[in-house]
Amino acid sequence: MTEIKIIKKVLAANDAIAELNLKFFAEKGILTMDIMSSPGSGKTLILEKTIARLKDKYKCGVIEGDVSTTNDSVRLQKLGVEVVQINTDAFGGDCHLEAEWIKDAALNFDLDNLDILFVENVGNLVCPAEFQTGMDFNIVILSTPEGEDKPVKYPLMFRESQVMIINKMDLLPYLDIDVKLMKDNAKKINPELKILSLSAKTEEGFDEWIEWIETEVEKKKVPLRIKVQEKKSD
Ligand SMILES: Nc1nc2c(ncn2[C@@H]2O[C@H](COP(=O)(O)OP(=O)(O)OP(=O)(O)O)[C@@H](O)[C@H]2O)c(=O)[nH]1
Ligand SMILES: [Mg+2]
Repeated sequence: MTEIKIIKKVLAANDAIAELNLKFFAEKGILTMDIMSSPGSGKTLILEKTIARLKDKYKCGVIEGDVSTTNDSVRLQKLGVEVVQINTDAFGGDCHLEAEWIKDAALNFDLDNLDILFVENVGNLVCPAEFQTGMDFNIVILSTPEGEDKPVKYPLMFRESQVMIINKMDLLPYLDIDVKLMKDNAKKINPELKILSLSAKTEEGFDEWIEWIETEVEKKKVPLRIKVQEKKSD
């Protein structure tokens, strides 16, 4: 009983900081995304390919979450973007990132010149969904070899996400996977979920993903323009 009370308190405190993060990044006009999935679904490869396509147009930053190592940060740094690594083994090896760590990590970026902040959460299909980080979008990646039943077996992640990416579409010829059933299972859990299918390896389906990001970055910039206009008319 006591333990349950403590967990609720931790979650409530985390949610409050997540709320502040959301407002803070909105004021800066930065589009923020929390990329979550099981280990190995393709978070880093998707980020590598995504940033390669966006970096000449938009200033991108990444907060990289892992239990241990800077392997993924090293991969992403090669693209010339700013990366801040959080290793949770410093906090007892947690399987998720918390809003406060994001708040602290964000201070390492030149925030007035940042357009997009990507967070790669710790590889886990359960824990990160319990801890909001205060990003505009929670994005869950499910790769085809993981199976069509994962949305119904691990529903919280799919309930808490706004976008689902089905990755590793290039592997379909070698798998016995029903992608329509995978999508139906996800929609059963969250009818509002936007679903994109792609391959980070071949970049099949990538255009729609990049176009969606570009649309959302532009939307984030609008309040800033309004702010400037309001000031001028004062
Ligand atoms: N065939 C194929 N392989 C992929 C694709 N996306 C990722 N991979 C491979 O899957 C493996 C894991 O990819 P990562 O990007 O490291 O996965 P991750 O989700 O970042 O893993 P963690 O950070 O450990 O949770 C690597 O060998 C990738 O090359 C894809 O679309 N198709
Ligand atoms: Mg990774």
